[in-house]
Amino acid sequence: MKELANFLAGAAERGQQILVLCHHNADPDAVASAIVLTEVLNRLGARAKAGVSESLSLISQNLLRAFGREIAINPPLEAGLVVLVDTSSLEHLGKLGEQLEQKAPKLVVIDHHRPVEAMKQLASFYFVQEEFASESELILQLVRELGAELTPEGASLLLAGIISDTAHFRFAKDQTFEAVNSLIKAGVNYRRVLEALRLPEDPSKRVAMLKAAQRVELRRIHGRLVVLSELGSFEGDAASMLVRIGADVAIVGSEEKGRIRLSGRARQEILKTLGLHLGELMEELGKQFGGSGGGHAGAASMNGEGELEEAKKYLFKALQQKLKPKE
Ligand SMILES: [Mn+2]
Repeated sequence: MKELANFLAGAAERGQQILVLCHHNADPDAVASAIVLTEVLNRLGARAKAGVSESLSLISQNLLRAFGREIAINPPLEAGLVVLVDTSSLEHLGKLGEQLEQKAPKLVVIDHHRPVEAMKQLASFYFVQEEFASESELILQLVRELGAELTPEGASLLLAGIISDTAHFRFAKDQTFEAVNSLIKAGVNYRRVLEALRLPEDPSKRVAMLKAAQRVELRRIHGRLVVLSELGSFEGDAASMLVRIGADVAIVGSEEKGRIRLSGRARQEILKTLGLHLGELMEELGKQFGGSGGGHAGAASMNGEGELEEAKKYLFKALQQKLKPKE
């Protein structure tokens, strides 16, 4: 890390052009890392620019809008030095990766994914630490090593990267919390970060979820909570929602002009203890109703012809068998 910091500080002091680049469909961890590192290098004297290959994820677009930042999409590769962040290989850069290979500028790789041998050969500096839960934590350490200060907004961006890559700290390591602590000291605005990471919800989806909940028909089968509901769209989302709020098995169906569609979800626990497989059940149902069906054990769907009432009857009968406790 020290060596890498010295190398980057030297390049910055010489006022070098540096392009900090991250992978396509860039997530908040990637864009936060690219933008914060770029800003720090610029404060140290570099002419650095942040860029991304092809596109940004929706949540990243939200994040940048919230913090008034921009990142160049498919930037020109003019810089003599290119730093890749959160990007383990050139393949994650699409066309830009091919151009990079041809132009062959000096390359630095700073990453937290599995190391890629070919990149090790290609890079002048290869700094990959797989044990880091997020690239943002790596960048935080690098900023410290560079002797630079983070602005409160820079700290907030890195926190957004950490929250996003750790799925709200589910995959956090002990050291993640040390990083968060030091970001808080640098002036993070946690509320603002959380707000920026929330995607505006589709109003029609919200109405659909409420309708699905309203139309629930609840049955107890061998002590298990089985629910059925009707909805013309978002059936899969609705079934997931019904399992989340308490169902063991949730089936959401629709019927239109003699065509039926069913989507099912089940709790993990029930799949394990009873060996229930919704994919098989939906396949059976698809055949029964002149259509097709299938999927995973816990998430499956079917479509066919007939009446929803008939499909329901069939389902309840099948579940009577399949939810029977094992002797
Ligand atoms: Mn990452």
